[in-house]
Amino acid sequence: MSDTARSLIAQTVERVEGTLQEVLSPTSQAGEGPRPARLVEAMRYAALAGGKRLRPALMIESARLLGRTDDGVLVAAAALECIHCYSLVHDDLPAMDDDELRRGRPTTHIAFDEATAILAGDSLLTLAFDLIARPEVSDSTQVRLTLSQELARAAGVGGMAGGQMMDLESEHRARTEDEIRLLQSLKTGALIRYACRSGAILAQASPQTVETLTRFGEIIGYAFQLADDLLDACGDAEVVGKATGKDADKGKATLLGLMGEDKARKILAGLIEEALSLLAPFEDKADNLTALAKFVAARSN
Ligand code: GRG
Repeated sequence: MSDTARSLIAQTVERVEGTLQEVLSPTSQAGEGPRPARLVEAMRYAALAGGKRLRPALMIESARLLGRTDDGVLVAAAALECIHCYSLVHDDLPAMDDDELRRGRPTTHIAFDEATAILAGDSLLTLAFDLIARPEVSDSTQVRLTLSQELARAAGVGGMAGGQMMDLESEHRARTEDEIRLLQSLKTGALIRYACRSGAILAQASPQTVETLTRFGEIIGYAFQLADDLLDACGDAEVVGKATGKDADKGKATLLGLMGEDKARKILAGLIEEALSLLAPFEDKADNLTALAKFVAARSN
């Protein structure tokens, strides 16, 4: 990882965790009723334990590229991370992927219990919409409304949850490349696309620039998934020649499995090139986003 990417990721982790610590404080906040301690503890467990904070980093750097750098962006970034963390908690449940480890420690339903994990996920999901409505996110009510609707769509039936459903439905049969592309663009792509697009919306960029950042996010979402497949298959993104293309413990076909490692690596390199070409007009103002794009392709965890 480049020094720029390393330091950006470290800064984002620190800044976003500061915001998450505040909003997930064990004590009630203005306008709220009492908070059951065990539920808050499970939410904190799910949201404050590691994680690369890639989606917040993409949002913060997309907004910065277009001139917005204040802490209001952190609140929007924390909202997005709450949704991501909720999705991981629910994805790990016995009814879904049935995983016992996440980020190197027991998943939330193992550390607590299934009912608490479901409620922690629900509460992180709904907290996201509380956060996005907060005045510090934007002076413009229209911007907050747009971000709220777009976040709902990215996370919902036409986005992440819908992609997860397609994944479950097609688990035990052969999938075409198009099917896998579609379900991945929803399941993992939609939140990454939103991260970049919302950064531009937060900065109140022109419609054309919002579309450029949206396309950038779509490409990065696809690249993230291919890199994830390579990482799963090889254990290390730099290892060549070992990829099987199977999400081995789940028996799911992946794009990597259909296209093979060489083609996957070629496509990944092409995607990053295309993403960087979208940033070229911004010249050195895009250095941070450029570093994140390269990090996505070369990450090792
Ligand atoms: C339960 C509605 C619902 C959706 C779940 C996102 C998702 C849909 C499932 C996650 C399954 C999975 C592990 C997919 C691979 C790609 C992915 C999202 C990895 C985790 O994201 P990272 O690497 O995680 O950004 P960290 O831990 O760094 O936050």
